[in-house]
Amino acid sequence: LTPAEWRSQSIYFLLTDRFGRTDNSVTANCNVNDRTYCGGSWQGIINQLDYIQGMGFTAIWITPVTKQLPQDTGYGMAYHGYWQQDIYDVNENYGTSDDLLALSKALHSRGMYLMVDVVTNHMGYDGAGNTVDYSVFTPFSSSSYFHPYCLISNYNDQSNVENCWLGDTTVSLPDLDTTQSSVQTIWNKWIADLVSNYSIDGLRIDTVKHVQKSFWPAFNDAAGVYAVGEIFDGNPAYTCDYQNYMDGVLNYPMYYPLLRAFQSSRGSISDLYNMIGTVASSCADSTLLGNFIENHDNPRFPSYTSDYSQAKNVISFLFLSDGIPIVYAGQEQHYRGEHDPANREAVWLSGYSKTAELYQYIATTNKIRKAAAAADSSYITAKNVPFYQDSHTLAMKKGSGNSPVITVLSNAGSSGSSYTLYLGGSGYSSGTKLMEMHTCTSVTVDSSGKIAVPMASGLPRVLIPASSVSNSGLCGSS
Ligand code: ABC
Ligand code: CA
Repeated sequence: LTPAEWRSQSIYFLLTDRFGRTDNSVTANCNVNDRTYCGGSWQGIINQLDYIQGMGFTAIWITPVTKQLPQDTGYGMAYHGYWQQDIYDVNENYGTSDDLLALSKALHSRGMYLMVDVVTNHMGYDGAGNTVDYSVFTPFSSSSYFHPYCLISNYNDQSNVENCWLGDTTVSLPDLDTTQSSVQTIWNKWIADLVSNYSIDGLRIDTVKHVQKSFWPAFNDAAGVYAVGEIFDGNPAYTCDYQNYMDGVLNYPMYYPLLRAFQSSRGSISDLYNMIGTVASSCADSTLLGNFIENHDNPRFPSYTSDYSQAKNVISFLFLSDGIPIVYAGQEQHYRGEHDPANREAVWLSGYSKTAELYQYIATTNKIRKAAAAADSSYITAKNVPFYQDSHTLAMKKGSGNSPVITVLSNAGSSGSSYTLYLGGSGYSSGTKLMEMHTCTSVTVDSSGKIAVPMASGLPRVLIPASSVSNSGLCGSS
């Protein structure tokens, strides 16, 4: 799938070991602190595709598929998949290569897409960097393929970040010398084969900032599909520059102000308001970014606030601003794990409840986004513009000039009052009929061009032209 085709997708990100089991168990024990395999598998994902598709997702991103270090290390087993030792074999804990192929086929037969996480920066080793037996790596079976051992010590020094090793003396992440053409050739051939063997539709690339920028264009080209890179850095200037070397980047610049704006009713709306413009101008194409509020490396949103209204506001932002929305498995069940490994709860233990409040809210939000894209061919590529803010409220518009989607967000939380927000500046002319999609309230733009937005309980509001509602599956339409 091309970058242009990915823009309109929505992604469900899961850890293969923690999402679904081949036996469909919803009771199998999974103690996150054990940092061991809990039994999730590729077949287990196939078994639960209705659950994922029922929320409206059109794609899944799965954790790395390659064969891992086999030991029980000081940090447990390689259940997450980021400690590879053989790039030509698959992780047998998740199933066989036929199972992975079956997952790809099962997705495609539903019109859904597969994104796979890949790691080119390093391999994984059980032990300190000065004890590595390089013969365990395939194909990088000698020290000559790697940078000399040094641990990353200074994140402000880019050559230290690229040439020294992640990890520590408990688990080493031997750092490949990606400046060697022999290493580049291996990776470029490998990714072309992987994508073609499993009909992969997109890539999430790990540890992008730890590899020199000039590595990425040829790798992304060899993949031949959309790639979104992980640059774990909130600085928009630093992170956006990588979009000049690959199709997209995870939206870490937005992550921090988004979290701060909605984690409390005292959060800064203006910092988020400003970052929308900063990201749109700093990144080459904000509509190709990957938007998220949770992942397996950071504390989940509900670990900061248990308030459901605040959680709904961040979800609305992910789906209705520029970029591809990404929801991390368990987010729809309001899981609240903090730092790794606590944020890697088994999803089966929720019983895959489809009546969970956020499961339903995500389904509705996916429908709104699809209705907007169906009614307005420029919706997905149009730039989101914030146009109103007060200390608790942000309003933004996205879409063609005369019929944008209006999203009104609030950090007031569930105890927020009921009131009418008379919202100007939307671009709609008086007399236009709109629908508020969460309350199904019809609103006519008043004679001064203002919209009477019915606010309550700190909940998000989304207005689209009444004429766009048909076929959305919402507010009485089919
Ligand atoms: C293991 C154990 C853990 C244990 C830990 C010490 O070791 O499992 O229980 O606590 C994988 C596994 C992890 C594992 C690690 C290391 O490997 O998933 O469980 O931890 O063995 C990616 C993946 C991640 C994966 C790897 C490694 C990379 O998403 O799941 O981890 O393949 C750095 C990397 C980033 C990486 C992340 C975990 O570490 O750059 O690619 N993620 C600063 C740095 C970042 C750094 C981040 C976290 O800290 O700048 O580069 O990410 O350490 C903002 C700034 C940011 C700053 C943050 C903290 O603050 O703008 O720059 O990030 O304001
Ligand atoms: Ca490196």
